[in-house]
Amino acid sequence: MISSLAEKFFLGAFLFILFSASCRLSVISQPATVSTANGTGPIYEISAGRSWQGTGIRLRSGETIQIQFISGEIQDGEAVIRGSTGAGWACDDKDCCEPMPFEQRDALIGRVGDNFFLIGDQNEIPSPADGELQLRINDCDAGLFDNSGSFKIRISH
Ligand SMILES: [Ca+2]
Repeated sequence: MISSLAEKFFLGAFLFILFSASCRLSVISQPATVSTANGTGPIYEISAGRSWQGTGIRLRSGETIQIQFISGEIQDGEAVIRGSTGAGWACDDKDCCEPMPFEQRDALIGRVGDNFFLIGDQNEIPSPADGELQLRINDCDAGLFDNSGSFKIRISH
């Protein structure tokens, strides 16, 4: 009886650990930092050192989002990037590890579902699909470690 209870306990603990681990692994996007300023709508802070960052904004396919760059300067290794258009060069090969290898490194990019799109300095973008708007800069996941800084943008839709 005691050993059976102990077994149940250890099995439960094991399943809990397994469940917790799988929850952590399944988190593919982290929330962006959101703040409000002057009552003019939320400002999203997109960190250069993080992968896809969720905005909580649910879009429908074809719905237009308005994006206004507010401020920010990021660093990718030795490079300092001012503005959201990128570092001035693209890897330009389908085997490159950036999420969008044919767009400029470090440009602001978005995705809805599996559809990636360049944001850069565009002010209006139609959503390519239904789903949550997620943002990041166009650097490889393995290259995020040497990034710092963030962009602040205002999004309305
Ligand atoms: Ca980097």
